[in-house]
Amino acid sequence: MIVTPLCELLGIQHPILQGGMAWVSTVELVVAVSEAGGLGIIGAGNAPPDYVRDQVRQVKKGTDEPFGINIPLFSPFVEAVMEICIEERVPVVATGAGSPAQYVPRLKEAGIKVIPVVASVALAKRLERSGADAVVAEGMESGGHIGDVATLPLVPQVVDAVQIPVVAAGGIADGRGLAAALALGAAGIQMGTRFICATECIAHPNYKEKIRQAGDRSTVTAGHSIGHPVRALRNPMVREFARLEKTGISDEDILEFGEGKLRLAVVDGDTIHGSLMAGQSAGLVRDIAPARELVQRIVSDAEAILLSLSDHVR
Ligand code: TUI
Repeated sequence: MIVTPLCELLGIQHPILQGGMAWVSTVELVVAVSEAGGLGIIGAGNAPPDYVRDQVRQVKKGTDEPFGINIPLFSPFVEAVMEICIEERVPVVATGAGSPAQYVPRLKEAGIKVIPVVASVALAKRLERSGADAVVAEGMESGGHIGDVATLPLVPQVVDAVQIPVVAAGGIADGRGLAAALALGAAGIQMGTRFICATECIAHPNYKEKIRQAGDRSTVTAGHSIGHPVRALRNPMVREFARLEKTGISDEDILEFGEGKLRLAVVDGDTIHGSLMAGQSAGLVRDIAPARELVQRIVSDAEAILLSLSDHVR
């Protein structure tokens, strides 16, 4: 067993969070991860409130274990989805792509644990002051919207700056990553890409297969010119996005080009025109396996590594 303050905070068996991914982390994956002893997290993305409420209710029917919702702060439905979390007594709210400081007091009052994803030391410190229960320090190895600091330097700097538990994310897909995160002072890990290739995940088989086949240099970033870099697998869609960025077209036009592209990849399995968001850890994913097996494998590999590391100490 690997038990950290994160396990006590959230009431989970293993210090493993499944990153909330729009279109990808739906009730099926969330229930599987929470039942496996980690924390499953619904990806609210830009989904309308009724859809999110339905997902929450289905998760509650599927498991008695704790679970969470991730709300990207650029969603047009942030306010309504926050209200749903309060009404439905969702155990954990995670956020991404901005500062949730204004929502923290209301969520805390409702007894909800708040775990923002941050990409900098400054925001981690600000959110600790606002009352966040923990932070996910997410390095730029991650998939989707990213910051600009890598996991290895980011995590220990956030650990040094705050007292609350820090969860490491970005580039982690196996027991070596969990052991490394603990060595950096993190209280746990969050993984997205690894869980896309869970059997229970409803992402299209074409998407899963592209991740399974990925190597160390298979992901690229695009969207720097509009201030929202996104990491995804290299494909014709990202090449076209990068080309358009260089033509100097307006931010609105480039955003319009990006609209609906994630759904195209995840739901329709269009690996040419869709955005195959994935982290650099895609190169570590070699199989599709049930969430329970993934969690158990990662924990037991990390245990073995942590126990054997002292062999190197004289
Ligand atoms: O949120 C993410 N990654 C995401 S959200 C997302 S949703 C989506 N995207 C496209 C189409 C449809 C749906 C896809 N990927 N990661 C968490 C994260 N947050 N990474 C970096 C940050 C971040 C960046 C800046 C957090 C805070 C921040 O703060 C700026 C400030 O206000 O100080």
